[in-house]
Amino acid sequence: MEVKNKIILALDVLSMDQARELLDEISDYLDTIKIGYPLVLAEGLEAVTQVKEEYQCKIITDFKVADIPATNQKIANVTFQAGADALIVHGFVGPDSVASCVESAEKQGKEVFLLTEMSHPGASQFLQPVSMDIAHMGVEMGIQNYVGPSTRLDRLEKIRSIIGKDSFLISPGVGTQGGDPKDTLKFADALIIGRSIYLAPDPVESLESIIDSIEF
Ligand code: O7M
Repeated sequence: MEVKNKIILALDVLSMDQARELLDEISDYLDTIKIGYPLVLAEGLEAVTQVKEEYQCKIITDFKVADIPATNQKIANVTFQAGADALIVHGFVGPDSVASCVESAEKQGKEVFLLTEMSHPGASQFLQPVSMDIAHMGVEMGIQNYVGPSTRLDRLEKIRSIIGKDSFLISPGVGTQGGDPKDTLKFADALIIGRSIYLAPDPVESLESIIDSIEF
């Protein structure tokens, strides 16, 4: 996946009005937007369809899908039918659950991102002990796209070494959670950024300063 300016906006606002107000200002800088539970639970899955159509962007849906294979497949089918280009899936549920999403994606010409380790402090308790195994599982399954934390660069580096240089790795945790954009891009292909942009007094200025900071 190509990501303009290496920045994926985490559109975690709670209404389409807020989403449009933000995107009217900053959409020229972006071509990939992540939509997850906050906006979809507030406005319905149509939010995915609407943002994609109105702003002509790729949509990565972040439902951190983590159910049995049959349910995962229904979630994936409905999400892709709404226009999502990619779906983020948890890896800890095991290969059969992940495979059901991959199967749905392949049938519809869409993509799956496998979530390995998360960026928040609590991820160290249960997820961190298995996160590299999750990355290995992804490689064995032939998965191309991964999510890993910008808040622990030693771990992100390990994930990159497992998935290889040709896989596509996106990384949340920059800014508000403490990760550094430029350092993260030593290992990741693109950053997922939410609050540092949508809560900034001037989202355009914030986005421009992040883009300036990552230009090599
Ligand atoms: O920049 P923020 O902290 O406001 O937002 C980060 C976004 O990335 C937000 O949508 C989180 O739900 C998401 N995220 C993490 O912050 N940490 C993770 O480990 C994983 C994700 C994510 O996108 O998972 C796919």
